[in-house]
Amino acid sequence: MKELEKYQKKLQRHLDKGRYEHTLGVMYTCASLAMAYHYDIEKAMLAGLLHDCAKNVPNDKKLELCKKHHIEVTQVERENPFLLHAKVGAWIAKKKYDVKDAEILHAIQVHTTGEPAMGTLDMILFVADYIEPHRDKASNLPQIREMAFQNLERAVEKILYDTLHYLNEKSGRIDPTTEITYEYYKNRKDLMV
Ligand code: DGI
Ligand code: FE
Ligand code: FE
Repeated sequence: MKELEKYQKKLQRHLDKGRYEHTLGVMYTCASLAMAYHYDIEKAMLAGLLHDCAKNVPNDKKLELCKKHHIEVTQVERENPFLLHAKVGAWIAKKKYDVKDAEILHAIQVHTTGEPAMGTLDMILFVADYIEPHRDKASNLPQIREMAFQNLERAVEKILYDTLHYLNEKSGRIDPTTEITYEYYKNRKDLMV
């Protein structure tokens, strides 16, 4: 936990107040989900703490970092550079926060769109980001919060479903990864019935 405190001090300098509060909410929600799904609590907290570390990096700087460090940028990411805070965040966690754990770095990398066949930590972070206590805008939050502690995969599926609907309504460009991930989790449910 000493390590977490050190990271918190550094991170606080790079995030605005609201984003830092969100980050702490995600960190403790990750801890709770780790308890429920028998995952390493400290690792889950570190992923939660650092997941949005690139959130306040300006878009042109994110694109510049990607170019410089050979991080692949898709067409949708180029048009919606905020999506890159996940990939760039994983890079910053590794290079600036010295995180070596591959599971933590991967969870940060996929936290916005998800990806098919996510590992436990990927799903814990993906869900915690959506349900943490400060969140109040998304629809179906009470249902998804309950679901998160009963069936993690179903919560992932529901979040992707609601996110795709939300993006359709506000005509937001959909990253193909978000769609592919939703199809994957929807089909897994069909297979299980
Ligand atoms: O960084 P946070 O706000 O804490 O959370 P996040 O990294 O999960 O980003 C959430 C936003 O990302 C939310 O407004 C929905 C949006 N999003 C998720 N998938 C896609 C997407 N936006 C676009 N344009 N395309 C996607 O596929
Ligand atoms: Fe994020
Ligand atoms: Fe977040």
